[in-house]
Amino acid sequence: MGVIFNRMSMINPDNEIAQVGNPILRQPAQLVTDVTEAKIQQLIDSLLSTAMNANGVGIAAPQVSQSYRIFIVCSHPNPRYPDAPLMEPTVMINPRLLSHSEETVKGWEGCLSVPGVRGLVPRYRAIAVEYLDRQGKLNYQEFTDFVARIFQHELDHLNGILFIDRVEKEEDLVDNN
Ligand code: K1U
Ligand code: ZN
Repeated sequence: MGVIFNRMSMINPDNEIAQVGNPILRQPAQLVTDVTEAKIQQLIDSLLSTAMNANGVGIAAPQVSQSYRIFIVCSHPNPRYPDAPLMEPTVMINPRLLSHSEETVKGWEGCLSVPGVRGLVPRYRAIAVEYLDRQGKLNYQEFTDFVARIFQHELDHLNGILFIDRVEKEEDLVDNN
């Protein structure tokens, strides 16, 4: 009974990911008002486990069907970005893009909500951001290159934007299978 109850009280116990076409991916997500709430802490745990299960380099709350301004950035080297930094999964709550480089770069992106497709997406090369961590502490950080790309991809999820919306020409969107 205990196991069943715990499973029922979990958010997204089967690590399901909302897929393109699901309206939740197109809604602006709501600000988190109290990071200490049990529901928010459970959502963070669910995001960490879903990102790990899917081997993603990030994930945002709308992808687990929860419309809150929370995402995880968890860069690790992968075939397309062998030099990507290996970082501890970082929880970002109410994230904000404070400033950015003029320079943009196109790079390959995939999305756990858009399977079978990858695309060349222009993103700012360098950004300064702030966010709350899961204890509610305000953090200021600067990111470049692949980690800046992940941040911008995840921030887009909180605003109902998918990477396919930012691909500039048809040839930049390719079949990944
Ligand atoms: O938010 C998501 O859908 C996760 C997504 C994040 C992301 C990938 C690539 C660039 C920016 C953001 C993924 O993790 S897709 C799977 C993946 O690990 C990957 C795919 C392409 C390039 C690098 C990683
Ligand atoms: Zn995505």
